[in-house]
Amino acid sequence: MDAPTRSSLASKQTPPQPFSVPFFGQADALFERHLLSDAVVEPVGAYERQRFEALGHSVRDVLAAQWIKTQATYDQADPKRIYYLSMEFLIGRSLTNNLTNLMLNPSFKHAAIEAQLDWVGMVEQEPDAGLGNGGLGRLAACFLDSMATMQLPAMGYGLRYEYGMFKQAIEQGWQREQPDNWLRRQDPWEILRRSEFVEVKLSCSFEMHQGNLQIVAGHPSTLIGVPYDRPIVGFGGRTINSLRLWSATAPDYFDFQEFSSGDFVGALVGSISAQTLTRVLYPDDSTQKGQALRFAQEYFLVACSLADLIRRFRRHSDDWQLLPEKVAIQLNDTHPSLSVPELMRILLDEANLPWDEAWDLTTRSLAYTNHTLLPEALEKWPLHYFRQMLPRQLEIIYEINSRFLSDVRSRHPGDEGIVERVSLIEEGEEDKVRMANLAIVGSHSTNGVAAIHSNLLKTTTVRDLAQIFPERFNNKTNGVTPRRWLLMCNPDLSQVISDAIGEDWMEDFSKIVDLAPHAGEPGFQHAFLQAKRNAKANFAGWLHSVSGQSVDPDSIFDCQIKRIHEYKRQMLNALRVIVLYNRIRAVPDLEITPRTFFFAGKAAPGYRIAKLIIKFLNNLAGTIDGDPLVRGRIKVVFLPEYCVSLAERLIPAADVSNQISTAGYEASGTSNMKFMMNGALTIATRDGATIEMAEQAGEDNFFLFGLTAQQVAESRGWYDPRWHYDNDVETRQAIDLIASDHFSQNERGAFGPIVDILLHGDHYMHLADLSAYLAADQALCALYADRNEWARKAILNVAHSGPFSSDRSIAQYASEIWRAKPCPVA
Ligand code: 26V
Repeated sequence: MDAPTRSSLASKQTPPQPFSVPFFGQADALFERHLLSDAVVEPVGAYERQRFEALGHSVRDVLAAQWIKTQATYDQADPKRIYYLSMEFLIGRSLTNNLTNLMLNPSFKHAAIEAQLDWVGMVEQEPDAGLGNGGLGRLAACFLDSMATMQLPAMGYGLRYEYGMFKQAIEQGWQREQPDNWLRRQDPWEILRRSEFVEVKLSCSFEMHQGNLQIVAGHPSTLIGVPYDRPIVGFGGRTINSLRLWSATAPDYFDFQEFSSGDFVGALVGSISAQTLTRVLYPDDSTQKGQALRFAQEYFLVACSLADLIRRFRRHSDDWQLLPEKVAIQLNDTHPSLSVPELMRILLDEANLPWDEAWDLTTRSLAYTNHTLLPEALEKWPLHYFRQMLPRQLEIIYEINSRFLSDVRSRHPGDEGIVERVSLIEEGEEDKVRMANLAIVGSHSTNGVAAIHSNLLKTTTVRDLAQIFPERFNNKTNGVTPRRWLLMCNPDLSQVISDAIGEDWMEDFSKIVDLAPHAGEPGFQHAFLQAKRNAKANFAGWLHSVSGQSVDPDSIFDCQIKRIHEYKRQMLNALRVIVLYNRIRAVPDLEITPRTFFFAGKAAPGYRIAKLIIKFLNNLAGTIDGDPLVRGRIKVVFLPEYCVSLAERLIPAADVSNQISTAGYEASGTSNMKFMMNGALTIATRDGATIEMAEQAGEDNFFLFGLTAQQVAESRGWYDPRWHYDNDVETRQAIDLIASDHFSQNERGAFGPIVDILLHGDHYMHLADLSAYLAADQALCALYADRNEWARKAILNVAHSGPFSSDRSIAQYASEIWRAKPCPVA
């Protein structure tokens, strides 16, 4: 257990009397009571963690009545409900977010400081709820915030992983994965709803074999899904929705039968599997590997959530025809797309509806969002998993496919090519179910997450399906919540904004455009730059306190923080740094603005090259730090353990946002939007939602460079990285420096695979874009020297970030896909 700390300076100087000043008004009493009654400690001697828990419980007390009231309002009004099904919800911390949305954050913080409590210390006791890999999971969390803020009767359904995304440690430059046991201590936000358990029936059991789940065929088993609810507080605290996370356990009674029949092993197998099922989040977002445990997790999410929402529907209606008028189910990627056969199974086998009716209700209730075009990330599940675990659902998939394909054949007589391409089953050495095809055929809407992505989806990835169902395809450009990603994480800038245009922007982010007329005002520019300088100093202070590293808040903070992926091209950024490094070494008195390049991100544990890129970035940082010629002018920092909380710290401090994926590969991006809202300027390729951001802000206020998606596609056939190596001196020098082991002096040859990829193949076309990147970079640095002009452009970026609020995304989902309306709570 942690030692009690009184880390605020004030409490060190004065005798500890934390509660001599009224703390949170009425919450003061709650706080003390929780310390006394829950933790059974004298408030004065409480551990920091106990204080966090007491504070969390106090805030929960404050919101409990409104949470109940929200749910009661829905029960009474019986509106059409929205269910957001996702294998990932990357929530981060809840305490400050809940306080922000209850509009209590400044007063609580102030009161805590007055009471000589270490506010930051308390807040940091809360672990991030890291129940997601990256963009897709964080999007789900932003969407929950917006749905609650917009008073929509919505609920998130996910899994309560005992272990979230692994913790990233860096050892000798290498990523080491460590378990994230985030629930080790009691979580103040979750409410166990034991009585609302559901049963999940499977046609097999499982056996753990050297850490892998193996299917034991022909041995049916039952799992129990137990829901844990978390409050989702809308801004203003009027609507409080729920995020319901399922945890798997074994049914109490089932062992008895097994034991009495003497099947000792069978009983043990069943119980091992149950506890194993929701133990850990899969940390790979790059390749779809056929793991039985992941498949079982996906089914478990679907089975629990559909059983639960159908039960709720049936409490209000016995008319199955009303289902699509009462529920909208959004599938966050194909991960919950077993919803198609599962909903059909319920309607056919439990409701006894005829096929056509069941099919009509299913497709009208479900909608699907695609988040990636990368073929290796598209889910395809081997048929034998279905055969062993879900034979009835497989039968239904066969029937869906047979009806669908006969329809296709009648539309395209003689064209077996199209039949093969759109089939739900991919035939090969091992037959597989194509989950994207299943989701598209079995729903009424398929959307991409940015305009370019939705177009590419339609014209390339699933072109035939888009021709068959043109009316189903649509775009919903992503967004992020301005509450967490501006108001909460950047209080200084928020204050500057509110001083200029009032506070309406917090709830109606389209109002942020009112900043535009202020962009040219020297006074406002000054206040804006001051807020940025404060955020940079805060970040530098924090970094020093946790790692001992010093960064100069007067250097340009240039950031690339995201999952490590070849297509996101962290190596392109590294090549840029190496070119600048070479320039300084060649001309030691070269005039440059001091710059700090921040990198952060995790690599999938099995993604060898991504892990090598992390090692490279760390060695690059070390080499530059060790070179007196460049020290103080450029610096590279790899921040370990990228997570929501780290993003909240760094993004407010960023001057430059790097969004440099190979055009056509980043579906949308969402950190791009967070940087824009916080007044960073963007250097970027024309990819994902960045294209729309530049349209809004005006290309003059952006630093776009490089090949377009179309140019990338057209040059695929003849692109030769060697040409750039042979013809561009700086490119060649940068690559030669890597190959010469300049960055791996004690690990000779370590980066050979990177050089190899760049020179032979370079699938993601790093070398094609490097010189354009450097030119854009030069323009950006020149602008930085003109502080007022920089500020003007940065302010215009903030002012035009309105459309990238997740409130805008959700408004479009609600009106165009869900056809759902707000259900305000009195
Ligand atoms: C994919 C897979 C594939 C196989 C098994 C496990 C697994 C887990 C997660 C994923 C997610 C990859 C897709 C993803 O995160 N896409 C990102 O979605 C963001 C939100 O729409 C978007 O902004 C990013 O551009 C996109 O890469």
